Amino acid sequence: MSRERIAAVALGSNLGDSEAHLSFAVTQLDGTPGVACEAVTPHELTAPLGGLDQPAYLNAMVRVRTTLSPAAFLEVCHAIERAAGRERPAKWASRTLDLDIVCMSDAMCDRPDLTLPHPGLRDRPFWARQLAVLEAM
Ligand code: A4P
Ligand code: MG
Repeated sequence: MSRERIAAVALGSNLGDSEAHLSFAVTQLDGTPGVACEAVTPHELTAPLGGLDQPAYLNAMVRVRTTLSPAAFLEVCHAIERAAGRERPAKWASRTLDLDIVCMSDAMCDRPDLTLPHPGLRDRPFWARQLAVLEAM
């Protein structure tokens, strides 16, 4: 248990029933003790980053309140990915469900297993857009 923080979590899927995977992620996050979902952006189809030859992604972002520490919250996100059948054949491979912690209040972290704020914030226009949408909700 740690002090309450507000986190933005980016959801992504480009394998299987992506609509269902994103909804599953929100339900699982909200059902986790110490985590409450406050707002979810509309789901958005985006072209694969880096021009990779793979299906388009369905992306969304969710704002949660949590009393979990950043490390414990990351483990919750990984468990939800596993429950959605996530496999990791290669970096950036198509995935049923990806949960990236974009930011978590003022938490700063610079480890390979947890970087906060997420470095992707610099070069993902749809993340910046979804963060702004969440702020207005
Ligand atoms: N990790 C470090 N910091 C964090 C954080 N803030 N949140 C670690 C979540 N995880 C974090 O992630 C790799 C490692 O990053 C994990 O060990 C975790 O502890 P992963 O999910 O296993 O692998 P990945 O997703 O293939 O790699 P990565 O670097 O997370 O890639 P991204 O940033 O998730 O990008 N195109 C579109 N249009 N939309 C997308 O959502 N996503 C990706 C994957 C590629 N192209 C995309 C999209
Ligand atoms: Mg990831």
